[in-house]
Amino acid sequence: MIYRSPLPDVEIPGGTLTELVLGTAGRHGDKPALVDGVTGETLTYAELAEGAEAGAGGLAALGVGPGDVVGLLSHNQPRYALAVHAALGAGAAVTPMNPVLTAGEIGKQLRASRAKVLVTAEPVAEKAADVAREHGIEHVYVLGEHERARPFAELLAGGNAAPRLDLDPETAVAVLPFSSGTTGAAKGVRLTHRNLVANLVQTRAGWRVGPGDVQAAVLPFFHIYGFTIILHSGLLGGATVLTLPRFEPDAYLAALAEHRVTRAYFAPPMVLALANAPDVENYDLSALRYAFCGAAPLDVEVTERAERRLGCRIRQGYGMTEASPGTHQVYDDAFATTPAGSVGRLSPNTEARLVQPGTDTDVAPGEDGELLVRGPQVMLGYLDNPEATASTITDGWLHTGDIARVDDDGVFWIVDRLKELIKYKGYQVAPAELEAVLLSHPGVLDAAVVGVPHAEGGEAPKAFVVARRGVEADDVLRWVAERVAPYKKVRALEFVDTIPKSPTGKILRRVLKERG
Ligand code: 4UU
Repeated sequence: MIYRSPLPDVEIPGGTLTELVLGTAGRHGDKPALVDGVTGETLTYAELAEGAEAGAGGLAALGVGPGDVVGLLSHNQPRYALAVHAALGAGAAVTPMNPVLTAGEIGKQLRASRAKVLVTAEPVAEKAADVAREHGIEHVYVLGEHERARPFAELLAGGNAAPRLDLDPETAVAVLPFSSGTTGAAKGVRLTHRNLVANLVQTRAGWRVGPGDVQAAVLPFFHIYGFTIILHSGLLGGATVLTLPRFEPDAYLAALAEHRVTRAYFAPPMVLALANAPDVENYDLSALRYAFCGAAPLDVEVTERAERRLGCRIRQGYGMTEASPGTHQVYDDAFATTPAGSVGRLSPNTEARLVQPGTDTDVAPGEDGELLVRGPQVMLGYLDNPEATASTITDGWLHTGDIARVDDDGVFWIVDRLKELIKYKGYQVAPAELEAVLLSHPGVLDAAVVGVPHAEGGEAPKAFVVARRGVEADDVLRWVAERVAPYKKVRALEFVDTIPKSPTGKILRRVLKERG
């Protein structure tokens, strides 16, 4: 049984991501494309389009071209978009990184993606410069100024014309985010120009972002939700994207009121914080019309509490990095009638199946099954990992690793997560990566990590550890904390005699999860 979108297919334009979102920049001209919610710094559509052209010329003059990768390590700020489209204009792909990653983690991604240039932000320029030096990356640019890097503005000021390229949008990679997918450590996800163009026009069919919209962008652009759904759907619609570097309820609410934000994008911990914030009612949120949430399961009771306080319904989108990311959404037109707790209906040009996990057998109608999705937004594949690609995409069907249910109206619910991935505040934490760090501790003999419920993060990593006599839990926790970004930290640890494994040596994560 193949489920299809109730919306008619949309035509997918043939050009690049930049052509799609900045092709009409001339029309919006002096309108602010991005505004920094902290400093007020503004980038108009014309400035963004011209800056991207100039930056593309500057990068090309450095020798950056098709097939190359530019690393981007920054919090949300207007110039983020400039860096992205300068790189794309040079024909390169961007590999986005979370600025809180450790030097070791940044180095790993730069090495795996063979990044030639690193663009960074002022607060993390020191770390970026150190990593770049260690990995022999000669070109480090900063969005702003810093003594250890060249100003990105220099690339724009060189007077170099953007190269004329003949990219094939179906094979040219535009973004290379890292995701662990259904198993193992993080892998580069090869998203082509066509994947992103497709997902933007698919999403637009249900969410009509227009020039009258102001989109709050606190969720990070380095994650695919922020990149496609918040930043680029805003630019495509000719809206204004309001960037905020971090979520803090009062500052966030003040920004929503001051900038008359019409569309807000949340992850579950933000909804929880707003449901509990002391004085939401003091802010004028009358402009807010649509609030979205995605990236992890959202509790219905918490949603309703937050909705009452914000005076606006909150509805979910669903997807994953490997699908650029959107596959399901609650359309604007059905916002009031789609049940809370669901992830809405399929986006146009998207098909789904529900199968018995690990098989190709459909479940009976109405039963829960592993969600498979197919559509033009599904990645080209993982970088340098044909095995992982082959086990994740079969006959064009992307295995999501999530368990879903669908009702007679074509509304989907995500009911469980089958894959080993842990989501702390919506951020990916790969158990395999933490297990490798645990096993590098001299006192640890074996280890397994699973997600357990966590009040603030929704879910957090817990380690089961077989250790040598005398090893202290605090020492092991510190060992991990020193080597991974704060959001990946192991937050609970239990010493055990053995790790339960299948006859083939695979960790029986369900057994550990049920033990909690
Ligand atoms: C339960 O988190 C994402 C993508 C998020 C997103 C947000 C708004 C997509 C479309 C949109 O409109 O990507 P990843 O790769 O970091 O994580 C993917 C995983 C899914 O497989 C699922 O397990 O994140 C989980 N997830 C959700 N779970 C994503 N959205 C949801 C959801 N409910 N709404």
